[in-house]
Amino acid sequence: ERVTTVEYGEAEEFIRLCHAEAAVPGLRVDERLAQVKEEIAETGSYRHTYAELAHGARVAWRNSARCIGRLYWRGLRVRDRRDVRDAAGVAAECVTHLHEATRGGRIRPTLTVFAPGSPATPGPRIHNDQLIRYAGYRLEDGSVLGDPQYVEFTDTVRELGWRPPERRGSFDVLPLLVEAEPGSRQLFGLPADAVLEVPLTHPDHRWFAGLGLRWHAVPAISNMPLEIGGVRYSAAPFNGWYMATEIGARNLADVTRYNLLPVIAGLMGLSTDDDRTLWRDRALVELTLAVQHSFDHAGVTIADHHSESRRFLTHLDREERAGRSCPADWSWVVPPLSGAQTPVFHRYYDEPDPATRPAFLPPG
Ligand code: HEM
Ligand code: NRG
Repeated sequence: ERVTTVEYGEAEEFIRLCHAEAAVPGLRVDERLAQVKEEIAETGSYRHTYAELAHGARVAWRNSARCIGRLYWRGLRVRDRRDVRDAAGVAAECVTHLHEATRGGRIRPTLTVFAPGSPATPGPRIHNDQLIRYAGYRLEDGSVLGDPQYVEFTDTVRELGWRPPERRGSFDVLPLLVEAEPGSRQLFGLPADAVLEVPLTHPDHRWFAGLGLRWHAVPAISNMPLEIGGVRYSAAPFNGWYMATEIGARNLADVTRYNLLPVIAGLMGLSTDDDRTLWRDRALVELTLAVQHSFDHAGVTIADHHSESRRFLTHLDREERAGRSCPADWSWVVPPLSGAQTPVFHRYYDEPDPATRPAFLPPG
């Protein structure tokens, strides 16, 4: 990845935003801008104060057009680890992030910022798309054990020396793959106590527990660079909590993921030969209900799509009253189950602009 000098104009726009929107202790805006200008002239970049960094990360969340969970953007905890750039340090801080964000189930939205790229060197990168993901193994008969989405990533880490557990399963947690020096990728296994998982049961169907399904408590996206005021933080993993539909109506249900609907419909006694029995739809509801029930039972924070949709409309109201536009991506914000039963379905949103900053950028 190419590393370039910070554009002063981008820095200026961001510093002005901070001073207009947030409590930033220290210099007046014109003084701070003069300082930033000089630092960029001398070094090609500049260092955010903690207040700027925290506000920048929160606004990047606020700007995430695909996210339905944005009502709580001001509550994001920002861990400043800009002094960490080596692979082992990054991995260790990801483990601490998981502990502090998980809190035994009382999940806290948290983001950890590692060293940014500088004009001289790119910053560290985490190759996993999330800190916690399950391996996918291609079997001899062509089927997949585990998560089919991670077959390629699993092959990559195996080539780099990762050894799957003795008895491979459907939910083997993958190691972190960190690139601190360009071209040098290092693996780090996650300690079991950093990965809270929930075994899945159903409130009414006793047979459900027998499927041996589980999912991890914390979704922590780790491959989206965070860009604030012209500075690019190449590693800035963040998490909130899950919405049950992400797991029950997508991860465990998609034909290209765990593809469990035929199994569940079968156990429900539905005929899976005929689309018109709506066996997929009926199984989808029970699977999502099982996810929600199991997280609740385990005391792990999880949202349902009805409440989260209402909260999102509250967020839109608040943004409007603050005089801001709140762009959203309809096809991402509408839940994958009972879409039209949620209020987010029945309206249009301001068009997202890919040039908006601060932002989480597509993985590069
Ligand atoms: C996407 C919910 C917190 C940033 C999403 C999606 C959901 C969601 C349902 C769509 C995912 C998909 O369809 O695969 C939530 C909930 C949160 C939360 C319930 C609870 C607090 C956060 C936080 C951040 C964030 C803390 C960043 C600081 C994003 C981004 C995406 C996203 C960048 C798009 C990801 C992509 O492009 O793949 N969120 N979110 N969210 N969220 Fe949130
Ligand atoms: N659908 C993905 C997670 C994407 C982000 N969702 C969140 N983010 N809830 C999955 O693993 O199912 N978050 O930061 O809370």
